[in-house]
Amino acid sequence: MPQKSPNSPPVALTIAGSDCSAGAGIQADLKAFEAFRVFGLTAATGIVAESPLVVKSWQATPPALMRDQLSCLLEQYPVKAIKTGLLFNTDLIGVIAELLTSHSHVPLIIDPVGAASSGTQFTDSSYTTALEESLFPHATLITPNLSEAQLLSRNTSEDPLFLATELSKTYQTSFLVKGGHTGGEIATDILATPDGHTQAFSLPRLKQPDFHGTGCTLSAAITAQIANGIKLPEAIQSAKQYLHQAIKNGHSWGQLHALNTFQNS
Ligand code: PXL
Repeated sequence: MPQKSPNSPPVALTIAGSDCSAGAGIQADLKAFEAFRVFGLTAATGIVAESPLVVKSWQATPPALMRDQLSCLLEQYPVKAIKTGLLFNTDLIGVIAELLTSHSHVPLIIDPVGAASSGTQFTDSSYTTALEESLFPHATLITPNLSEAQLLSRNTSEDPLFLATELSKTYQTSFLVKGGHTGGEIATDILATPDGHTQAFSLPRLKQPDFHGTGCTLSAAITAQIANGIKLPEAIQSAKQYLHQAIKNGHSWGQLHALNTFQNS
């Protein structure tokens, strides 16, 4: 099959911000795509000057430049799956939604991230509404963490099973609610699909520092596996395993920590 040949691997596109410390954003996404032998394209929504410890400043991409990046890539490459991460503002969401409408056959994985792990909030409530109205209707899978799931469902429940079920019913698409930040010895993520089915993905919780970019890495790894033609539950399972290893073998330089995405580490 031509797309499986090492010379023409599957192609995936990430639409997200640039993290100069390369643990999150488009840099994390590219590393995950490579680990799954998928060729990664990037459409940068903005640039964040940051480290895992602090966000200094950021600037969003002008909408016309965003449109050109997307049309250039989507018109010319056989994109098999698309991931969105931090999109910064409603103007950029509008541009992205418009271009995705003509690529509705391509699976779309949305990471509804609005804040850095160090705490800085990049977005406001109008951003959340625009994401829900303009992008959620195109989604194959949406991957909120617990606090993002609470925000999207307007509910303070701390139960990932309840939140995932409610969200998939409301938006008629699949949700993976990540339990990574809840307590307990086991980290469980819940997948809920619009047909009412749910599935739990559990791994032992690792006693490691909180890594920057875990959410980006998980959703990018799922996107890569979807580009590889893997079905959703198996794609999630292998992506979780990849993230688990990356945390377990994590790098550190004093106070700075990063996921280890080296092969065979
Ligand atoms: O980890 C969330 C995140 C996503 N995308 C970009 C980021 C960050 C965290 O800072 O910079 C571009």
